[in-house]
Amino acid sequence: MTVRKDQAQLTADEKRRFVNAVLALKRDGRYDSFVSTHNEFIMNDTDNGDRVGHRSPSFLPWHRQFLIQFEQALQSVDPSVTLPYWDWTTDRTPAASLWAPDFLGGTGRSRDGQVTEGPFAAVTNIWRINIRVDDRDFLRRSLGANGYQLPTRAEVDSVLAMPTYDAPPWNSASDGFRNHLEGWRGVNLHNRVHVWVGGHMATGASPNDPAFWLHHAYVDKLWTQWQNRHPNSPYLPVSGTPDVVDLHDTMRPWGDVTPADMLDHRRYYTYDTAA
Ligand code: CU1
Ligand code: CU1
Repeated sequence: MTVRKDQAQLTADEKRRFVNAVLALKRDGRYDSFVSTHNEFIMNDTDNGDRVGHRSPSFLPWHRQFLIQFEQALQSVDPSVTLPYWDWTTDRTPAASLWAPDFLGGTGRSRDGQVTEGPFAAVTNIWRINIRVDDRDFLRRSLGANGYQLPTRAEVDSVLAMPTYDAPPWNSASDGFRNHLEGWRGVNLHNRVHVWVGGHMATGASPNDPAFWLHHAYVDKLWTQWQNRHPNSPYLPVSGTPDVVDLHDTMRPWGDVTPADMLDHRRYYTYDTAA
């Protein structure tokens, strides 16, 4: 039974187990394969071409499956571990316990953005960045340094109120819930959080920062909330749409998973609270 919890509610032991499982995947190379998969997809997902992971309706089911795969990898190390989620409407400052040295570590130093505290600091010699965006091999962050604020609950609620899942042209110009949650239009939820964390999180190699998983677990949870509020609003598009993943099309790189398979998360895990 996989129950995903609010990271702010984790015990010290739960944090330690999560961190240790992440480090184990880093050591055996599995972690970096997740980073490279994500980077390949984000580079290929364009507004007018074939798009699967981003800028398209399958943004939500693709990341749901991606997170399930990562969570199962964590559980192969420690069966008690589940993905925590980061409610950034509540834990909205660099002083939040999320960024303490016993969990994700804090922001980067001003000189070069290098994270210097916690289990993912370069000084540990474990967290070396191998899937790189430049020649620097240390994890970088600049929490809140660019003048952005994290999204508010009111902004989240305004997006959850949108009744339609997605709409033509099925890309970053679309109206609808998916694109406003992804953040290319309107108040900008998901993309803005990547930029707020900064450093690697603001790049295609964003899973180099373990904050990626906690951020996306919350985005995934917001999808479940939207489904609860709009039980008669289906995944769109249904069929025959060029370049994007229709309801029953398979999603690369898996080949046997469709958005329809991903619509009910309770087949795979639950969240500690519905709200
Ligand atoms: Cu992504
Ligand atoms: Cu993301």
